Amino acid sequence: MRIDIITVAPELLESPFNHSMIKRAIDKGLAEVHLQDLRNYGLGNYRQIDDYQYGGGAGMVLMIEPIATCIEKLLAEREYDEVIYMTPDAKTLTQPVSNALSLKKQILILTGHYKGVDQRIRDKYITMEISIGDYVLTGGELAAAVLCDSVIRLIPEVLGDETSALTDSFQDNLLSPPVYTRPAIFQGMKVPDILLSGNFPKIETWRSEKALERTQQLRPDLLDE
Ligand code: 6GU
Repeated sequence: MRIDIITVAPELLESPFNHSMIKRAIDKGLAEVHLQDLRNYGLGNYRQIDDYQYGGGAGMVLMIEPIATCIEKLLAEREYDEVIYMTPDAKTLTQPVSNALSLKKQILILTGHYKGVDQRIRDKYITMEISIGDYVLTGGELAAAVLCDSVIRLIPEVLGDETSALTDSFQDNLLSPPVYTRPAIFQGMKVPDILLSGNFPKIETWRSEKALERTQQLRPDLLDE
């Protein structure tokens, strides 16, 4: 999978892609991420990329020309399966969305800053808009990193244990059950006996019950879906 990210703050995205699971996916050749610095497409000597909004109001808006020039250049080089705009005023990212995106070959992500981008960019180029939750971030970069992490880990062969992505919280609309490792007793706190029993069918039943219990307590909304 190839992911291009158009950003005004490429440095914000370098660290997430140079560590952990994403780096391994990139090293294995399963994913490539290309950062496109919007400043390179800015207007005039000052490489202007933002301007005051029509109609007045606080906050700058990313201008149409630099983004259009950048997107047109990329679209001329390859076909993208989706052109995604990261913005808080969109539907919230969910596991099924990440699952679907993990099957794509080429994705272009536009991250906003300030008050966002000129609406005409969204009208003309964007095929999908994604928010990562009901709170506001300074820019879309960290949100894009979250999206890429959730998608790249689902690409077959990225995770060491092939099955572990399938047992994540949310894959079956349930939160994960509690997990334990050694020691069996720490300061008097014991690991549940069932997990030490070796009775795997019973352990699976226990895990399902705990997952349901936790979901009922913390996220009853998931059970309505
Ligand atoms: Cl995608 N962008 C920004 N700036 N804030 C957010 C977000 C995105 N998702 C949640 N908050």
